[in-house]
Amino acid sequence: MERTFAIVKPDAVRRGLTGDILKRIEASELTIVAMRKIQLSRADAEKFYDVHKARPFFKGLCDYMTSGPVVVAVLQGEDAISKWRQLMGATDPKKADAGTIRKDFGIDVEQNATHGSDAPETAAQEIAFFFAAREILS
Ligand code: DAT
Ligand code: MG
Repeated sequence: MERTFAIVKPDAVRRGLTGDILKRIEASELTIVAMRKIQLSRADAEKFYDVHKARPFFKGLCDYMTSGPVVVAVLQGEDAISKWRQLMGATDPKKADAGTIRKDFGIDVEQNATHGSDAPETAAQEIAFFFAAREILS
């Protein structure tokens, strides 16, 4: 069993796509073991995307991620990290495979509907950034 961290990003929440995205998660082999709707602060966004702080898109990314509420969640299942990345599709919706969330719901490389952890270490860090252990179903 593995856990990964997911965000339904502001563009998707704003357009009423939260339900569609959660439906795809629930139709998959992944289980939602924690979930909350929140507004990220500037500090939250900057800390969450710290790995990208030297990139030219960092400021725009933080502006966007704080532009409205997001839904944060912990997903659990076998190979949860790669399964969730597969469901999401490539970072750039234009390059994402047919039938993926980003292909179907993403607007562009920045407003790409969802986030997913990329490795076990980042998954653990990202989960701990948003959820206390007692908030996650065992
Ligand atoms: P992913 O979200 O697929 O893990 P990433 O970690 O490389 O992609 O980048 C994090 C986020 O930063 C991504 O979801 C959207 C934004 N981003 C990445 N590349 C970008 C670019 N070239 N222009 C604008 N935003 C970008
Ligand atoms: Mg990433």
